[in-house]
Amino acid sequence: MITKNGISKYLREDVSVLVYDELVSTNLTARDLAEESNKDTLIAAHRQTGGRGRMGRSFFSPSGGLYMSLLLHPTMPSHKATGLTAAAAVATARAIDRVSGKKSEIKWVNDIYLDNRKVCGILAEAQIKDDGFMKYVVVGIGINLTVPRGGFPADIAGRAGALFDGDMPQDADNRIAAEIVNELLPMYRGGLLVSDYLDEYRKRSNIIGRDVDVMRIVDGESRPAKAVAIDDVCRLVVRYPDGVVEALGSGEVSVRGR
Ligand code: BT5
Repeated sequence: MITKNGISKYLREDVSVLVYDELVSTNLTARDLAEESNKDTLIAAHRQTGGRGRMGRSFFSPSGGLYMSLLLHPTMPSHKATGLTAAAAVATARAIDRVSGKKSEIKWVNDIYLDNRKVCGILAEAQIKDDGFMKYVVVGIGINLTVPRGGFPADIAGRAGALFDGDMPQDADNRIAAEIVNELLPMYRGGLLVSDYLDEYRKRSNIIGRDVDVMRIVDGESRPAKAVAIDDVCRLVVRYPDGVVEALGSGEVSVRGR
């Protein structure tokens, strides 16, 4: 079970640790805390009643998962937030592999897959000051460690998966939480150099060369395209059937036939 002492045992970086049994959302608690604390803090919960995804979506967060948010206070311009999400994906993939012995993949921009199933989602939320710098950023990471009793709900059962088939190995939850921090914080404190994460982000990417549907956030309209590359600022480069090439900075891309 995730505990403050359990995580601290494996932690090599200097962050405060708070562990709760149940929260609405670790991201929301981190945002509240940001108003009163300047300390980099890891907030984890055994379950969430209102786990948040991107664009108002929800993240199913029952017992048996790891739900955590890292509250950071970067002295960086807001455009670096995209790099932070990418670095967090790489850090999380490394931590998952180290503890599970498996090889995870990244689906641009913020999902981690194992055996073609989404096992983790990442939601970074930044508060931007008037000068364009970040006041704080919350990096929320949700990982399905085991399959919930009764299985995943019908709407995600077709594509959600878990790290472990049966019982979770002893302390895997505490180790993964700590290893994510151990991997991400050095990149973050080193100024988020693209060279620290981009190669690996590309290597782990599971959609390059595949047929995808690109959904525009403004109107929800979907267009078929081919995913051709991840560019140097971690945008997804897609080519539409008419030959037009676009570099996507954010948005929703689904792989066709999956
Ligand atoms: C994400 O959004 O995947 C980001 C999820 C971030 C969750 C963490 S948990 C700790 C922290 N506190 C929070 O409140 N949030 C963060 P998105 O890419 O929008 O994907 C959401 C979609 O994934 C949903 O619409 C479902 O289709 C699917 N989904 C929901 N729950 C899932 C789960 N447990 N496993 C796999 N897929 C899921």
